Amino acid sequence: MSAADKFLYVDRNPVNNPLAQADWATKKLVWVPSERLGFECGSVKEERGDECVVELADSAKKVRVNKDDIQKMNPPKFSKVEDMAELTCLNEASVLHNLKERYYSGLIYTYSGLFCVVINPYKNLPIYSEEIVDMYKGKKRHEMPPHIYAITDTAYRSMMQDREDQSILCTGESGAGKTENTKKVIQYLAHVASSHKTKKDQNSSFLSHGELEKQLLQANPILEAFGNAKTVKNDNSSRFGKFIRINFDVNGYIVGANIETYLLEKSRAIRQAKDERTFHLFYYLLTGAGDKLREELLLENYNNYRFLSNGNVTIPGQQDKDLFTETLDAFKIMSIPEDELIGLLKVVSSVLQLGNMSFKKERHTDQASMPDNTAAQKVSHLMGMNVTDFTRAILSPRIKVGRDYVQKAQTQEQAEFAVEALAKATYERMFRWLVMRINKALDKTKRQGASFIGILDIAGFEIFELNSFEQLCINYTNEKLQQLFNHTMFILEQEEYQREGIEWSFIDFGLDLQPCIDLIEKPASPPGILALLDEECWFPKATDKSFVEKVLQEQGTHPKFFKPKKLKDEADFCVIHYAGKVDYKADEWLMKNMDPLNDNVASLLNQSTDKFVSELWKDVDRIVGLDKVSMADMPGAFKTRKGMFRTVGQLYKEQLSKLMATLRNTNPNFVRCIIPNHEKKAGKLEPFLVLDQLRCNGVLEGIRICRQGFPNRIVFQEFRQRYEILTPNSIPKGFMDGKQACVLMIKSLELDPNLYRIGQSKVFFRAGVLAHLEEERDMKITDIIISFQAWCRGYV
Ligand code: AOV
Ligand code: MG
Repeated sequence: MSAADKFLYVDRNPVNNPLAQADWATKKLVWVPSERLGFECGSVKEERGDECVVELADSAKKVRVNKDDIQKMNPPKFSKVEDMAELTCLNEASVLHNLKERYYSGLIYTYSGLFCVVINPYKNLPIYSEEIVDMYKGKKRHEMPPHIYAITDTAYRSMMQDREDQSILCTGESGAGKTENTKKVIQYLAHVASSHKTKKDQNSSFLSHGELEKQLLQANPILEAFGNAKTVKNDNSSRFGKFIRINFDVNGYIVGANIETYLLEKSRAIRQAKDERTFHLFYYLLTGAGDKLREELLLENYNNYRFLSNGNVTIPGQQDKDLFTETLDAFKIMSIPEDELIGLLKVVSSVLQLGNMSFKKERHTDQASMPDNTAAQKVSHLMGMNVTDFTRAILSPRIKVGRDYVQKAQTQEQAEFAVEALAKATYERMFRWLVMRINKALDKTKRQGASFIGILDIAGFEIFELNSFEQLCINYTNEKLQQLFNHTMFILEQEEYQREGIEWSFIDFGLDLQPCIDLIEKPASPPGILALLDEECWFPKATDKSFVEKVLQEQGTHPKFFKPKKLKDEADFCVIHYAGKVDYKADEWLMKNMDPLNDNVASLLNQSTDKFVSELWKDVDRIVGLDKVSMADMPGAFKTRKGMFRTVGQLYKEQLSKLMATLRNTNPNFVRCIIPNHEKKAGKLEPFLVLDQLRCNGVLEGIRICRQGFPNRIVFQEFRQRYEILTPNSIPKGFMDGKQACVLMIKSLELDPNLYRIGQSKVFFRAGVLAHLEEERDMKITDIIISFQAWCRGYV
C-alpha cells in the first residue's frame, strides 16, 4: 500500500461489518436535526401520530421529533460511498454524513452523480504526484477512486472520443479550493497531453515537459502574483475570475492555450481592509528587488506608501523575496523580454507612487492645490509624462461645457478621486496587458486546435451582511452557471429515460432560474437592475438613491425581488437568488458602474514617451469630449476610440454572455469546492457551514430535482439477486428473462405503479422506495442472523 492509498481508497473492513448492519435494522436508526451537529443519529422508539420518540445515540436522551424532520439513514454498507447518487436514502443528512465521514478519513473527493464535490483539506496530501497522474491516465471513472484527475481524464477522453469540446467548472466560496483544483487540472493535462515525449529526468523524479507545457504551467504563478492577494478568508485569494482554454490537435496533443479574465478587484491596489494585503506582486517587488532595480523603479520603503494601508503584512510560511525570483523566472520561461518586464514593474511602482500625491484645499476658494510635487514628479518620470502637464490635468483639467472646452479647477476631493481612479485604471490595464502577453506566448504554435477543454475558476455565491455591486455581478454569474448545471442535469436525465424507453415528462429546472436572471439582465419591459443602473448613469442629477427608487418602481412586484422593511436593516433591496436571499446596498453603484476617469490624464498617457505606458493607453482618444451632461459633471469620464462609453455592468454582461455561449457548446463537468471551516484548519468540518454551501452550489437542489424523477435505478439482474428473498415463489423455476422476472417480482411486491418504471435494462424507482426494500431485506436477513445466533447459543 502506498502512502497515497489511504487518501484515495476507502478502508472497507469496518464497513462490511454484519453486526453494524444488524444494528441498523433492529434499532431503526435515523437522523434527527441537531443544533450542534447538523444531524444526530438516533433510534426510533415509538411512533405517535405525526411524531416519533427518538433515542439519541450519543446521549441516550429521548426526544420527540416531527416525522417530517426525520431523515432516513442508509444501511452501513453505504458508509463512505464514492458516489452519493448510489445512496438509497438520498437526503441532506445522509449527504452531509457521507462527506463528513470521508473527509475525516482523508478522502476529500466524492462524486454526487454528475458532479464532483471536494472539501479543502487545508494540508498537503500525497495525491497529486506524477505517479498518481499516471495511475489515472486513461482509466474510466468507476475504475478509480474520486479525484480531480478522474474528472479531467473523463473530460479529456470524451473530447477525444466524441470530438466534443469540454469544460471543467470549479465553483465554491472564497478559500474553498477552486484555484488549487484548477491548477491540478492543468498539471494533469500538461502531463498527459504533452506532444513532447516526456521522459524521466535522471536526477529527479519529475518529468520534463515541452516548452509550451512549461509556459502553460508558468502562466498561473504570474497571474497569481499580479491578481491574487491575502484576504481574511484566503491567504492566496484570486481577485479575478478566469477561464483557461487549452486547445488540442486531433491527436490529443496540446497546441496552445488562451486565458480570459473577469472583474479584477482593482480597488485593492489602493486600499486594503484590516489584515489584508494588496496584490502579492507589490510585496514580492518591495522585498525582492536588488539595489539597481530599486533605483531604476524609484522604489521606497513600505511605510512610505499610503496605498499600502497596512504596511508590510507577511503571510505565514511565505517568503515574498523568493517568490520575486520565482516570478521573474516565470517571465523568462514565458519568454517575456527584460525591457517589457521593466516597463511593467515601472507601472507597478507608479501605481504606488500615485498614492503619495496629496492635495490641500486652498484657503479662500474650494480649489485643490498640491503643496509638494515630489510624488507627481516621480509618477511623471515613471510614466513618461511632463510633470507640468500632468499636474494641470489633475488640478484643472479641460472639461467640455456645452460646446466649448473650459479649464475647470478641481476641488481637493475631485483631485484625490482622479488620482485614485487613475491608479486603479493603470493597474487594471497593466493586468489586461499581462494576460494579453501571456496569451500571445501560449498561442505560439498558431495552430488551430481541433477541440478544447476550458477550465473556469470563478468566485462562488457571495452573501454578506450587506452586498454591493461586485456581489451582484458574482451572484448573477453563479445564477447563470447554476442554470447551465440544472439544464445539463435535466438533459442527461432525460436522455437516460429516453434510452430506457420510460414514459415521463421531465420539467426543465434550468427554467426555474430564469426569473431571477431576467430581474438582473433584462434590457427592457421592464428593464432589469443592470439596465436601470445604466439608465441612471446617463441621467442628469441621478444619485444612488434615485436609482433605488427606479428599481423599486420598475421591479417592485417582481417575485424574486422585495424591499426589506425599514428599521430592521439598511439594505436598499433584496434579491431572492436560488442560493438564498441577498440584501443589496446601492451605495456608490452609479460610480462603480461608470468608473469615471480623468480623460485629460488618459490622453497624456496615450502620448507617453514610455513605449510601454503609451501601449497600455493606446485605445484612448487624444481629444476627448463627453456628450452627456451628467458625465461631464463627473471629474471626467472618458471614452474610448470607438467613441462609445461602456459601463462596467454592460461590459460584464457581454463578457458573461460570451462565456455562457462558449460553455453551452461544451460538455460541462462540475467541480463543487467546499470550505470546511473558516479557520483554515485541517481536519475540522463545521456541519452548518458545509450544509449552507451544499445548498448554494446546487448539491441539495440536485437531490430535490432527482426526487421529482426516479433517482434510484438498478439493473434487472442485480434487482433479482438482491430482492428475490422478499418475493419467494414469485418466479417459477427454470430460466427466465431478467425483465420478465422483475415484472413478476414487482407484481408480487404490490408496489404502487407510480413508484417505479421498468426500462430496457433497469428498474427505476422513486426516492426512498429502494431504501424501503433494502430495509425489508435487512430485516429478513437479521431475523436469520438472530435465529442463527440463538441457535448457536443454544448449541453451546
Ligand atoms: P479559492 O480559489 O476557492 O478561493 P484556493 O484554491 O486558493 O481557494 O484555496 C485556498 C487555500 O486552501 C490554498 O491556498 C491551500 O492552502 C488550501 N487548499 C485548497 N485546496 C487544497 C488541496 N486540494 N490540497 C491542499 N491544500 C488545499 V478565492 O480565489 O479566495 O474565491 O477568491
Ligand atoms: Mg482562487
